[in-house]
Amino acid sequence: MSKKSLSVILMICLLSGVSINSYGAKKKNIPDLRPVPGVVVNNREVVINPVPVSIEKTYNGYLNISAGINLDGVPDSYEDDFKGFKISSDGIPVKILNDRNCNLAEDKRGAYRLSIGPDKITISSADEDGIFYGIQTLRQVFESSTKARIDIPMMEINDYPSLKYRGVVEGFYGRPWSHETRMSILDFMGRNKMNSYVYGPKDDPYHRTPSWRQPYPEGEAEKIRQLAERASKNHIDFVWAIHPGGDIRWNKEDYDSLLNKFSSMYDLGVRQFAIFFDDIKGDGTDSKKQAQLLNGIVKDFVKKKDGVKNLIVCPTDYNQGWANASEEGQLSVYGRELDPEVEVFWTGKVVCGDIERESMDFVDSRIKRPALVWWNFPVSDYCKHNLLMGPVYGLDTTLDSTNMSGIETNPMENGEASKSAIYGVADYAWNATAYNPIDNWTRSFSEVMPGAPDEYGTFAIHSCDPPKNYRRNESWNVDTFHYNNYTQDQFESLKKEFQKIIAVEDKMVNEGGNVPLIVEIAPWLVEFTNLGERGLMALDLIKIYESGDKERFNQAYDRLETINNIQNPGYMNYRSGTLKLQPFIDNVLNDLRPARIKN
Ligand code: LTM
Repeated sequence: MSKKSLSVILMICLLSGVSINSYGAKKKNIPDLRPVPGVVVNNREVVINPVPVSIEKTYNGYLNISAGINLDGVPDSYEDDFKGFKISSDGIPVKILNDRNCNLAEDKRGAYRLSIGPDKITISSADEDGIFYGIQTLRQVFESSTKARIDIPMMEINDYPSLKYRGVVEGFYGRPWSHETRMSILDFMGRNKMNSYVYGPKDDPYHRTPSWRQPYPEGEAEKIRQLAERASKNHIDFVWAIHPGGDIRWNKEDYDSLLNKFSSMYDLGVRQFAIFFDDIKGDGTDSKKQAQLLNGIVKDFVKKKDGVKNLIVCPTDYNQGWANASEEGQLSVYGRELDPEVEVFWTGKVVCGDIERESMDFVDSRIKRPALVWWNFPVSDYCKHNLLMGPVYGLDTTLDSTNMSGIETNPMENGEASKSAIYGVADYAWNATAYNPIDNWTRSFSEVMPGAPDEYGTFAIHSCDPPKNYRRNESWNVDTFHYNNYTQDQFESLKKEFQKIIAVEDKMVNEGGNVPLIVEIAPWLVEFTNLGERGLMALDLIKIYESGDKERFNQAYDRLETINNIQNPGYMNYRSGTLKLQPFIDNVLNDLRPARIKN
């Protein structure tokens, strides 16, 4: 745009009294959001996620791993699990001890011991999941080493999960994940010792009303078969969910339709099932009928078919705010009438919010079992112009398997961008007591964007807060200010941050090493660069104003205001920095507007 047309637009606006700063920028007070707990700790030598329960340095010193590992003593069935390791006959011998009697610290499914000794590596567990987890830990130990060194510390890890179900519920409204994203997420979950993936995207027509009765077309069915297979390779239960409550009739015909649908999914390899009754009205909400249906499915299907695991239900009363707390309420009806092995989803005190002891006690005492948490973070179907890339926090770290049977995170429709959060939930679900939100989040950057972790972190720290509903802290690394109330340090550090922001897009695109993620968030990255440039212009404007050069100030003001306006539509679709950064720019313009008008 030429300088001339810029000033024409501006003059019209100034004369007509219309503000072209259309970010809705009344002076904004930043809400007082609670700080993110935790600190970055020095665990760079060995980064293991989830953080193991116990690491002991039983031996002193390091083991040179330049020759890789030798799998001669490992049964062929584990070969696939060692993909990516350097394998050679000169490598360090690996032994697998799959022994029911091995003396593990905790007798829990998935418990394992990894011993890295002077002349061999041993992975022991009483079950196959434990062996798989031991291999994942070993992989992470090896990956930590290759960054700076070719040896790994000798040590013994004794480890086991806190919660039975650790996973993802693809349960959001909006564009369901692509097949490729799902496959990639299943691998990511496996690497981070998650074991449950619940398939329930609201916009899959074959999952929900009115087409839940219909079979999947062949191509779609084949994809489900592949997903179940990939899940199983990663020691994950693929749970297929149906959402019939919108139009279910409580009769034999619909009962049979549901059974038939489950049978067809069973034939594709699915071995765990869920029935969702969330977000419905009318007949489908009937608690007793729901319990009868679920009990029937347990008897006629779950118990009859080979290898089918516990049924899961999402009640209509899935959060405390909406639940009828009385004896006649749905949760109490479930508690009295529902088969005790059925797992019951619960989102907490509200739909999207923290998971606290009080709301777990509320639900558990009524349903008479520990609820399965459906955590509505980082889901963004209620704020789809923002990405929720911030740390996983707000989960009570004193809760354990007596309070909840597990936790499933409901992610964003942007699957790759949800990986940092999945990484965090995996850590919390495995070892809540040791869970350190900031450290976990910082570690996730190298996992998700290995070639540009710092830039990814910069993008993430300014892309946390949905401007409504489940508010999250954002941009806590910088202070923003008004034009007449700042210190030189604040000014310089904000300037550095905007300069960092401008460099993010290029580095992530060219060196990040995660193309699917870049493709997913490309429009946000473009807007992020624009935001950084506007930020620098706002800082310049303050200095020009202070210099007293009226003409330069007028030009700089007009330019920033016009650019702010021109970029507004793009920004409103793909937003970052909504808590502090864009409000800073808007405040500078608002505060200095009287000076511009006067000039
Ligand atoms: O949370 C539940 C149980 N149901 C829906 C989800 O499908 C949706 O993704 C979230 C977030 O908007 N809210 C719900 O009510």
